[in-house]
Amino acid sequence: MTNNLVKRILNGDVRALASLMSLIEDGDPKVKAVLKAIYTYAGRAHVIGVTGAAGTGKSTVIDRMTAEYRRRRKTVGILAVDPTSLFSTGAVLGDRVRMRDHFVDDGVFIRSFATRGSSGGVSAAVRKAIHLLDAAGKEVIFVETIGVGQDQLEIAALAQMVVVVLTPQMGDEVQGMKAGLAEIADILVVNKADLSGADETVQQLTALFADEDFLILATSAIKDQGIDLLVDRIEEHRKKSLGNGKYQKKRLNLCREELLSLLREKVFAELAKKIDNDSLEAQVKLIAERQIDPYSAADRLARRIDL
Ligand SMILES: Nc1nc2c(ncn2[C@@H]2O[C@H](COP(=O)(O)OP(=O)(O)O)[C@@H](O)[C@H]2O)c(=O)[nH]1
Ligand SMILES: [Mg+2]
Repeated sequence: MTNNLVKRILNGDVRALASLMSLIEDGDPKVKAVLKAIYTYAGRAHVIGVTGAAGTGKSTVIDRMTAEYRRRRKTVGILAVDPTSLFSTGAVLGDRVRMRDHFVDDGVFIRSFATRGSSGGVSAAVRKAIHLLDAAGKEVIFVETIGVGQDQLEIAALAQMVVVVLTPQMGDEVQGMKAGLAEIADILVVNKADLSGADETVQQLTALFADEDFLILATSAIKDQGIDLLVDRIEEHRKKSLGNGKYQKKRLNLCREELLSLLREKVFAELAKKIDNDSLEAQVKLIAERQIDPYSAADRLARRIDL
């Protein structure tokens, strides 16, 4: 069964992709064998994280960028981490259907992931999905996440580059987001430029990030304005970082993050086997009663498993 699935994935078979995505979501151990077999065939896709607050237009921007990439004859995979995000608007779904009409059937693969369940958390599930899409020949992979706190940082550990989507209405909020944006963003997009204040927001951001080398531009996804330029910028950014070694360094970082998270998962599973729940609860009780501090309790439990 595994061999057959592997072959189908490498051929870009949509049904095989869809069924494996479900297995990933369910945390099914069968996926691992497929992932192991396809891994050496993957590694060509450009993974772009798209994040920002709810309603800024991330899905719409992705949808339009997908149409643009399809015009450029690139295949696209889309992973939305928030289950409600990608299909929240009828318009977005409508566009997808339109895309289906216009382009080669399996040139685009879309899947949303629930933020619960799968072992190792959402990041682990999304990583697996990325490897599959990559092996299936998708050249560009968008990962949409809602950027709140920790999630924003997680996307930076999953994607080759990050596009943050803002809107003209965000004005003063942007100031407070400065540090977070500086940490993760490669490109800042002020979407909904058809609404008033977009130019001011772009100017404000440009001033705020005068010391950073990220790109700031305005789009109106709904009017399909600025999207081709955004795709140009993404491609330029990719070429530039390939040229100056940043891309390769980022690749190492992503691989390191993945390996460490898998190790953490394994070590934790071992730990759970060796420290039974009763001994854990006994320490919890002692900590709660302040008979022991949590640091010493952790040391004590760790000694039992030769750490
Ligand atoms: N005015 C305007 N509305 C937009 C634009 N892009 C998206 N929207 C609308 O904003 C709402 C949220 O869009 P959506 O893509 O679902 O946002 P997400 O939550 O960030 O994925 C929808 O009603 C879109 O039609 C735009 O460029 N201009
Ligand atoms: Mg969305």
